[in-house]
Amino acid sequence: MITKRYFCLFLLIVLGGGHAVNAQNPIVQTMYTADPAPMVYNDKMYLYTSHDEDNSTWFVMNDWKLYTTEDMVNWTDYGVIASYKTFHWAKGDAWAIQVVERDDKFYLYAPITSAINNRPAIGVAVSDSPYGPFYDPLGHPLVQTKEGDIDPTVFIDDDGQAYLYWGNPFLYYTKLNEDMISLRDSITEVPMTSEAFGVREGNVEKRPTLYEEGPWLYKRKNLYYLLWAGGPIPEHLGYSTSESPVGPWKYGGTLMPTEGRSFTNHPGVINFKGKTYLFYHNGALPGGSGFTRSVAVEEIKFTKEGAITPLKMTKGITDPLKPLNPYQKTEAETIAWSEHVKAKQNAEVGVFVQAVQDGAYTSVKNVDFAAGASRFTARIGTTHNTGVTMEVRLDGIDGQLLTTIEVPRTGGDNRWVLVSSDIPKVWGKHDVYFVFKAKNKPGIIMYFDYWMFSKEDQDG
Ligand code: FUB
Repeated sequence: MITKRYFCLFLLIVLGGGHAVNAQNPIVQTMYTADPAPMVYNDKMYLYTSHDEDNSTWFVMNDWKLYTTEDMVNWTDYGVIASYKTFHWAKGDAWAIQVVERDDKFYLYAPITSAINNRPAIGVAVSDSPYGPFYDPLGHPLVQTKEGDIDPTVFIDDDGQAYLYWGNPFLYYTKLNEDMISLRDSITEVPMTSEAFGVREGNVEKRPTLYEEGPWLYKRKNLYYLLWAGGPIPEHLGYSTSESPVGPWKYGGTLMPTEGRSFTNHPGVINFKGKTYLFYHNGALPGGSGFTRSVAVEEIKFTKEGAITPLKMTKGITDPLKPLNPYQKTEAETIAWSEHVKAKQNAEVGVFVQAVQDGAYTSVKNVDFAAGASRFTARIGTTHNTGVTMEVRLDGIDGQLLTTIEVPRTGGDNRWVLVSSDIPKVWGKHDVYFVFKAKNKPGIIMYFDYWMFSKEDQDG
């Protein structure tokens, strides 16, 4: 017979022992993100997103954000890389963008509402770096048609020709010149046939097919895939294929059924280190809804015939593609998973995180201490006089405690201190947890900018 004591021990081993088994979806927990647009450059994944403001009850979206990863589990927040104000002719609505690279220049295609005629239009901004700053070389929209100029996606084919697709409820495409900021061709409206985009049930007058918005063009083994968000609302993800980047398209089926609390979805597909990933969004964070969405990712599998196996939201990517080095400065906003932590940025330190509740934490996965760390350093601060601590733990919020740091009062997130502490020797691979504690202190507990460990031979 299993006694209560053995049952508790069993639970401890199964649920609490070893490495934490946290979910990795949604990817960003420190703010609401939507409309993922992945780009791979020099062996790094760059994920551009739109940004739903907290507590939104409409698409309140002012700027675009960048997250990067080299291992698909630890994501670094690079903050705002552009906003609708990048385009002086725009009045707002920083919706779904895509950034593509050509000859080491970066082109950001953005739908924004024009201040001149109050209608959506697509602008292009350029940068020498994937991190920005981006500037608007045209000073006017790249395209504006009769209606629905949102959701631009740009694809550069193997022969160098770039294609721009966009639109809701219509789907348009055109070719871009090599400069990436001018049109090579006139604009074509893609025929909305059932062969291309399936058949919609219900009110079909304006939208006879499943195509709704959010096109994304991707190529695999000479087959072109046009992925899109499909109706009726709440949206699902569907796709069509063609032997040419301009169609005719053949409806391929559902890629992801309606998922979670968001009534929109938006695909972004990319290859990275031998795998193919689908980025999408839903309302999976606490407080999540159709206007407070979150970006998530799944690995895509293809059948022998090239069909995409339909996906649902899972825990996400849990096997890191490479270890994290603890002996170099790592930003606090490099996170595998966190709770009750918000990302902020200011002129003093750029992006940082703030803990907003007792017991809040951030964590990073697969940190390789190799032969051993013996000291921990972090840049932190708080507005509280006393009673705020940061615990550094291994493999769980209740895992082995390496150190408890009393957070010194700095007085604000524009003032910081560097603190260091000896720790028991750590070696091998671990997940690292930073747990922020403060009893009876509502609101912001503390700020955290970066951390690193050092080895014995690095000390002193
Ligand atoms: O994020 C605003 C709009 O919602 C996007 O343009 C659509 O694709 C949908 O995600």
